[in-house]
Amino acid sequence: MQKLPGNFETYDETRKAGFLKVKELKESGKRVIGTFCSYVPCEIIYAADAVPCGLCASSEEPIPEAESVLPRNLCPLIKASYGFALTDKCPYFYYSDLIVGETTCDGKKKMFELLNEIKETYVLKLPNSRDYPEALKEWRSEIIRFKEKLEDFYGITITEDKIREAIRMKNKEREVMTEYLSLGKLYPAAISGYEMGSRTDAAGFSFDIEERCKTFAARTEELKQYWEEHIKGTTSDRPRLLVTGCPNMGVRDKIIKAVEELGADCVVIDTCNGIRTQLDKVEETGDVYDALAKKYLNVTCSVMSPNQPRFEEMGRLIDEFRVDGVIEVILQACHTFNIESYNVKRYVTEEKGLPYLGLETDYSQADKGQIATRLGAFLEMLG
Ligand code: BJ8
Repeated sequence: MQKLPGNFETYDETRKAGFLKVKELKESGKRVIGTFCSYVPCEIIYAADAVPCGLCASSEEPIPEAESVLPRNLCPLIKASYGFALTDKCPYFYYSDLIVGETTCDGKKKMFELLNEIKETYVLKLPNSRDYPEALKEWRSEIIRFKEKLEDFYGITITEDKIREAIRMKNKEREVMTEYLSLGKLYPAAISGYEMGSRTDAAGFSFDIEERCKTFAARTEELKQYWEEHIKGTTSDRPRLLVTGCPNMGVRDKIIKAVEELGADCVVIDTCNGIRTQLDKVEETGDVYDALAKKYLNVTCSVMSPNQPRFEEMGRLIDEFRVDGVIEVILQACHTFNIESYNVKRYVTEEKGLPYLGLETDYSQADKGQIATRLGAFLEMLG
């Protein structure tokens, strides 16, 4: 990829700047809710005049201490998130008034029981399938219970008007984010996968949604203009990759950065910290709870069984982004993504006729060299 304009603050810099922002927010009396998952309907949080703050951790630093309580052979995302809470080293956890979890994977839901001993953790009961008639109804009721929980917790009333306002605001953000995360559709790509990942993850540490939208819209324009002036009409022999699987913020450097340095472009990131959660909007008319239930039950995480929409969405992304190969990131001991990877490989290779590489890894640097070798061999295969 040609050199793109305007280097951005690193993920670590933004995370540190966010420490100060969350402290200031709390001191100004703002409500903060810690969240762990894309299934949490954050519109309800905004409607409570609170801000959601993502707590999924990406650092190996607190893992040894987490292992004094949790088993070693557990997903690094779960261990790191719990470790930060246990060691009181995460200001985002510290300043959260309440934590919201959800019954996704077994590891997370059992960890939430222990987390609740450190700070109150409310767990949304997510159905583990979309394919039975009551699933949507149950999830709708669960969203209403969550609203009631926040009303009790803060002693407030959350009106449907407030929820509708939050739906519109979040939809606007989804539009802006989808445009930014679709820059990889251009040929040659107008953005690196590393930038997409770093920027979207860092955005979680900036709490003003309007400011976030402005920043992403401006960056999209800047990159589009650069592409028009300097890249359009040129050719590229860099393979175009789709990255799927578990959230990859803790392994971004050793996989996404590494493969791009080796000569590929990660044009689309089909994960919870990528485009996956931005594509579907919430209906703005009709019953707000129906609309939220529909949107959030359709998140295509492997915790859903069966999970056919994931394949349909992946197929569309492969075609629209003109993808040459797929890399799947599987965090160690993530059984749902690991087992589903068999079907992903089958889908990618047999139905789409593309090469597939599955990488099972954790947050340590121990396998960095081995991963680089496998990425190199994969790119050679892609020609
Ligand atoms: S909707 S991807 S954010 S659960 S990687 S903790 S599944 S063992 S992070 Fe996730 Fe919500 Fe799904 Fe997205 Fe468990 Fe797997 Fe770990 Fe995971």
